Amino acid sequence: MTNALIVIDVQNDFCPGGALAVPDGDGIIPGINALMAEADAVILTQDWHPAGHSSFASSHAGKAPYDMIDMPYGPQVLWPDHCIQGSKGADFHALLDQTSADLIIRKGYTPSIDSYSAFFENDRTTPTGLEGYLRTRGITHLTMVGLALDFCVNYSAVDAAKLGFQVDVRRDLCRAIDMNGSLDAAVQAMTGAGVSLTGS
Ligand code: VGL
Ligand code: ZN
Repeated sequence: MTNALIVIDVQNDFCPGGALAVPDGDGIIPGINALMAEADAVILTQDWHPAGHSSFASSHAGKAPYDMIDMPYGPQVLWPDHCIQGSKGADFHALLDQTSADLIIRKGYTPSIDSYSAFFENDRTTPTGLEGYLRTRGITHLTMVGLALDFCVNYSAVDAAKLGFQVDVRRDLCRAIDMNGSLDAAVQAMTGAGVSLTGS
């Protein structure tokens, strides 16, 4: 088997002090760096939104962060402005080892569509290209870590399992936002899709 480590969104805005900080988001970085040496391939994802992105509450009059709206593709949580292309908040955390990465895949750049998953945008059909990259490299097994467990890690893991990859999410190397039961729902979704959750 060929194994890839997929490191989801370990960016300043998801770490303490960032615009959409995940509690202890930076606490997982040493463990992630250590795991890179064991993988055949290391892939980093980077949330990468244009200013005024449709997932930002600030783009919708009268809406506040964490409100829900209906997008043409379904319900969408509205977020504080975060991970704006080229900003400090969009940079990877300084402690994350970027040198070991084979590929950096950006997502969330389409103004009208959010993209939690590393594989498909939130319309669930527009591909990011990651599937093709993994398949052409002969990768069959994925270990997923990063931020946030209940959003981007969850969506990425479920999509990967649906695509036929063997997926292991290391819970000890993820942190969650956990709003309105989102963590429990995510664990259910991942388990139901055949994702294995380890390290907790
Ligand atoms: C994420 C909310 C908005 C994530 C990204 O990385 O989990 N969450 N954009
Ligand atoms: Zn985002």
